Formats: sequence, structure tokens, C-alpha cells
Amino acid sequence: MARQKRTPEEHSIDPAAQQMLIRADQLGIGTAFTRADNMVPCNIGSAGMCCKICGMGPCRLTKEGETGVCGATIDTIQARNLIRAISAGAAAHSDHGRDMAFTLKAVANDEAEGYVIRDVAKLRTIAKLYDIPIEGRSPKEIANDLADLYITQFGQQKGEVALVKRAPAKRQKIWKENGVTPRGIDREVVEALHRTHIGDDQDPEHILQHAVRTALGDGWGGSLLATDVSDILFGTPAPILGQANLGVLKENMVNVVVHGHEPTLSEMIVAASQTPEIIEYAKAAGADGVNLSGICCTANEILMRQGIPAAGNFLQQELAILTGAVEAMVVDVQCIMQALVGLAANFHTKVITTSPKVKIKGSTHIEFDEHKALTIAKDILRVAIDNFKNRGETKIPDVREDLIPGFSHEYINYMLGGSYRASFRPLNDAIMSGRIRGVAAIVGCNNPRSQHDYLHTYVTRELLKKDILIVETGCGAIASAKLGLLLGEAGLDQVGSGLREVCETVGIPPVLHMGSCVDNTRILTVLTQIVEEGGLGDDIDQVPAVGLAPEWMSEKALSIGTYCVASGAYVIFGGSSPVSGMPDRVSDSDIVAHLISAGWEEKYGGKMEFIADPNEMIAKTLEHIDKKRAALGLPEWHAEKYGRSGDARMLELEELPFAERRQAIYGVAAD
Ligand code: SF4
Ligand code: MSK
Repeated sequence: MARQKRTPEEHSIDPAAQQMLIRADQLGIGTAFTRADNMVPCNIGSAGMCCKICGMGPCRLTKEGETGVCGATIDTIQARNLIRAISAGAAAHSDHGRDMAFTLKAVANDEAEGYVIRDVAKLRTIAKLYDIPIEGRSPKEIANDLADLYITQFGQQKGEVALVKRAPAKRQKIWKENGVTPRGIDREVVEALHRTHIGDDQDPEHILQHAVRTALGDGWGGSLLATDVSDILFGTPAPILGQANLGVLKENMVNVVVHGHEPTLSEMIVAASQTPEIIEYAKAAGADGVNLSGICCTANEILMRQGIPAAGNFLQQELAILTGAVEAMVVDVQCIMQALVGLAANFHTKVITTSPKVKIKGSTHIEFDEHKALTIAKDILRVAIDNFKNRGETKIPDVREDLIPGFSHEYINYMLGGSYRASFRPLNDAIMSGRIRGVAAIVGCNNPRSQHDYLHTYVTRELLKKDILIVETGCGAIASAKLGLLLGEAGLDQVGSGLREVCETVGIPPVLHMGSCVDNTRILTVLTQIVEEGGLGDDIDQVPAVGLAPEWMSEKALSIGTYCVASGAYVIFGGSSPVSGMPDRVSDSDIVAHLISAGWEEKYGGKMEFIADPNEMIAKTLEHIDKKRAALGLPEWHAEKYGRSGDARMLELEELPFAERRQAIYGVAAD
């Protein structure tokens, strides 16, 4: 039975998306939104109760006490399904990290055309963490050693992944005690697949213990090193002006949209698009130049560093093509819908795949190779420019919003204290006093099963009112950008008075864009630095902080959630639970949900829950933050306690006669 069809307004809260959905309807073209309406999810599979790992199945368990042909129980099947999803997510992130490490190696050996080491300071800081000698050595010599160390982490068989030592000392001890410190990034993923083959690990708790180890190899391994190397090669982000939404596409220019995850190709396309030969080539084709924009996390990578606009988040990849104004959508890896190719056939858009790992039937494949990166990037742009003449009718929504992205943990540290006393002290103090009640990381994807961008922005807005500082990554950050929440002054009138004072004093937006999906590791680093600064406990699980992925859909989100939980965070997912089990579950099918919440909380201090109702997400976030504040002995948060300083107070004082103002500010009576 098909679900009831939703209207464009019910599909998305974004006016640009709504306009494109109306256009799709007029043209009779389907999108993920309409396919989601037509495709009713299987209620057995979505609850984690279907096993198809061997040829005796698939076994669908629908009754309490039922088992698969091999005797597998529902909790075993759910745990196996969950660890397989987490492992796929960890593999995706970490393979991205591996490619970054190989690129660093090639750059260090002068084998990567067009790339340079942009952030030598970060290279030296990171190398020092692993005792790689830096004094008297060239950046390339240091980079060569760091690349070798990072490449080794993937195939390492014994010991500990080297990056794990960047976690708080107490946390490392917890991992050791629970036997979850990752040995090698690839090893944990392979072992997860081995353990879940028919007839292997069948104790759900034991399976989930390895899920934690695999995810930690992602968060404190593959993803963390991906972020390190991206910063070293392309620059550590700092605030920069950008724009977001489909209105960044330009009528008079060749529009090239880069989509996927890795910055290696997109950064080179940015460089190629600015060369005189490409600009001339575009002009000869009748355009004013090449206009680049991004979708998904590739967008975040080049937005954070270069201010290149984001055309949209995950659910806007098809909508960008529906404008009719995109000459080429250039994709690398992850979150690329197969439907793009069929959709593009209605327009002139070329879908260009570039990764040796990703081909889509019907697309154009121009394989990327970091050794000839600039040449390939120019070739890709020429294909797009040649396609400009084929453009038909266009409809670009006149909807875009400014934003300030670029809040790397290095920049947050700097902005809080300046060059001479960079420190997390002011942030810790603001949390301790209650000006900032706590921190929420709102991250992750879009999912057409819910209203596009609604959960992200509703939860963000409501938490801001309660003095919660928000950090964001991934498609969630693009959702907030489109709503104007990533601008200095914009929306501060809707922010709690204590948080507002901090934002005004430091000069930051109340929502900090910290990057792409792999950059969730920046959030782990911030939490570690908060702990190391002192005053908020001696481990991440004591910090009044919560992670939320309200519109999650990818397996990577599950890996991120798991490594955050194992790092001590309370993580709330929206949407449906992949381990929900039977409706009104009471016994068997409750076990895995219990293990990943109360079970993991007992071991790691963090827990994972799936909560569909946004108001419940908000209530649980605040309840958790207040519980952590109380445990630290911090004062109870009061909405009205602050708000008598900052810009608001200054404006108030400006109204007063000089003598009274002097008295109010300095406590000195007029002469
Ligand atoms: Fe069925 Fe067991 Fe095979 Fe899974 S492993 S498909 S439960 S027989
Ligand atoms: S792109 S993983 S939809 S955040 Fe990183 Fe967005 Fe989720 Fe893909």
C-alpha cells in the first residue's frame, strides 16, 4: 500500500527546494521525495529483524521467541545488522582518510601535480604529537614521515592506532579496560565482517563490543587523520564569507556542481576554474566564466576553506539538476544517488564520476589521479564548458543565504583568547557560570522520510533559546546555513540571553559550522580540549554536551554515533531505529536497544538512543545537560540570570546622558 503523497511544503521547509519540487511535478519527473512516498519501508527490515547473511535465509523474525533457520535469535540478528552498518560507515570514512594519506605521501615526494602543503604550522604540530622530528627539516620531509605513519595505521595488526593517544587519558584507560582500543583501522572492519559470517560471533553484547572498537578506528583513526591531512594540504579553516542554497547557481556562467566527500578533486577543480586558460575557454563558449558550487560534504570542504558556495545538502542533489542550469555534476564518493543519471537525461547536465571506486551506469567517467590532478580537473571543466551550448530552459530559485563557516577547533581556540593567550578558558568559564548551559553537536544527513531540514532547524532553534551553543557539521550545517543561523548577528534576538552575550563578546554566530562528516573529529578534539582546560571534569562524559543526528540516513552516521558514544557522549538519532524490534517490545527484541543505551552508558558514560519526536529530543538533551551540570556541582541554569551585558546592554546605556552612563559603566559619579 503506497503512502499518502505529500505536497512540496510537506516534503521540505526550504523554499528553494519547494520550487524545484513543483517544477519536478510539472515535468513529471520523480525525485527521492516522491520515491519515498511510493516506497513503503519494510517494517521487518527497518526494525533489524531480517537476516540475509546466508543462503538458508533470508529469515524474517516476526514473532517473539522465533529464530532463523540456524537458530539465530532476534538480538543476535539485530546486533549483526548493526555492526555491519557501523563497519560500512567506518570503512567509507577511513578509506577517504587512506586516500588523503596517500595524497600527502605523493605531495611530499613531488609526485602530485598542483598540490602544495598549505598549513606547515599544523603539519609541525601534528608531527610533534607522534615524536616525528621537525627541527631543521623541510615540510616535505616531515610530511613524508607523517604520511608513512598514517598509512601504516590502516594495515597495523597489533598494538594501538597511534591517533588514539589524542583522547583524554582517562578515556584511553576506559577503552583499554573494555578491550576496545582499535589495533588497526582495516583490521577492525575485516574482523567485524568475519564475526558476522554465519556461525561466528552470536552473543549480541560481544558483537557490539567489537562495533565500538571498529567505530573508534574511524573516529580516532581514519576520520581524524583525514581531517588532519586535509588541513595540512588545503589549509586549516578559519571564518570566511560564503553562501548557501540553489540560488548560488548563475544564469550567465557555466555551472559546475561538485558532490561527494573528498577535497582532493574539488580543491583542484577550484584551482583549475581560476586559471586564465579555463576562464578564456568559458568566455569563448559564450559564458562569463565558470561558477563552482558544492553539494553534501564536498560542499562543506570547499566552503570551509575557500568560501565556494554550497548549492545544497543531500536532498538537493537532484534539485540542482532540476534547475536546468547545471552543465556538469562532478561526483567522487559517498551519498551520490544513482537516480542522478536518469534525472540528468531530462536536461543537458552531464554526471561525471571520477573515483576509481565509483561508477554509475550512464554517467561519464573521467578518472581522477592525484599525480595529474590539475590536468584532469581542467579536462573535466572543459567537458562542462563544451556542454554550455546545450542548455535549455532554466529555473534557478532566487533563494540563497549568507553564512560564515570555517570554525575549526584551532580557530575556536584562537578566537576565544587571541594570538597570545589562545585557550578554551572563556568557553569553559561561560559553561561553568551558566551563561552557556551546555553544548549540542547537531550533525548528519537529510532523510526524505521526514520533512527536509525541518528537524535540524527546529531542534537547533529551540536549543539556542535555552542557551545551548551549537556546533554543526555535514548536511545539518547546510540546513542551518540556508536558514541564516550561521551569521554573526542574524537570529541573535532569538537566542538565550546568556549565550547571546557570549556570541556578542567573542563575535561569533550561535551556531558554529565545523565542517564535513569526517570533521566530526574536530568536535571530539574540542571536547578533549575543554576537558584539558579544566573545570568541567576529567573526561568527555562529564562535559554538559549532547550529539544529535535528527535526519540521519547513512551508515556513516551510525559509525559517528558509535564512536561519539564510546568517547562518552549521549547521542540522539531522529527517525526510525534500526534495532527497534517488535512493536510494544517487552523482552527478546529489546535487548540490543538496551545494550546500546543503558549498556554502553555503564561502560563508556555515553549512550545511543533513537527518538522520533523533536520535542522529546530537545527535552532529553536539556535533561542530560542539566544532569551533567549538577554532577559537576555547577550552578543551575536560569533563563533570566544573564543578559545585562553585551551589545544589548551597550545600546541601552547609549540612551543615557553621559554622567549616568559613566556611573553605570565605571561606578564613578559625575564630577
Ligand atoms: Fe537465517 Fe541464520 Fe542464515 Fe541469518 S544466518 S539467514 S538467521 S539461517
Ligand atoms: S554528506 S553522510 S548525507 S551528512 Fe556527508 Fe550529508 Fe550524511 Fe552524506
